[in-house]
Amino acid sequence: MKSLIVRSMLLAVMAQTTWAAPPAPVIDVYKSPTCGCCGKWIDHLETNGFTVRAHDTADVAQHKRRLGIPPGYASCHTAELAGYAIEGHVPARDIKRLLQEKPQARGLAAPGMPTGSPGMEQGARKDPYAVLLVNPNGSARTFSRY
Ligand SMILES: [Cu+2]
Repeated sequence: MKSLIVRSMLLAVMAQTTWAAPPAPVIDVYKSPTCGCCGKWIDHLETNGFTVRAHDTADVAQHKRRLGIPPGYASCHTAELAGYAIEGHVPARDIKRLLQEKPQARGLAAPGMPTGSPGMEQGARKDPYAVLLVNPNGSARTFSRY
């Protein structure tokens, strides 16, 4: 009886920590076919409840231009969901927050390839980095820091 109570408490805790909205958001990811860290970032998204449509392309830059990611904020892969651009190794929690807050913006960017970001794990090493919210005019402000 006691273990049953403990088990249901555990289940309740687990239910709270999973993605709350029932339908898994679909995200389109544009990447080079040879990009390893891009694939690891996709794994991170799927682990966190996203449905990923991966598109291999030799020209990721055309999608950055199309989605309005300024060259200074570029990373290896570019993704698109719900009308937003997601550039680089942005953590899933920031994407979920974006979907919840729905700001007027082009999207999110994690410029470069910060070590320790999702898909860029290298043991215990974690470089500090910021996720930027790219405003409609192409400027950006800090959305979160790691
Ligand atoms: Cu990368």
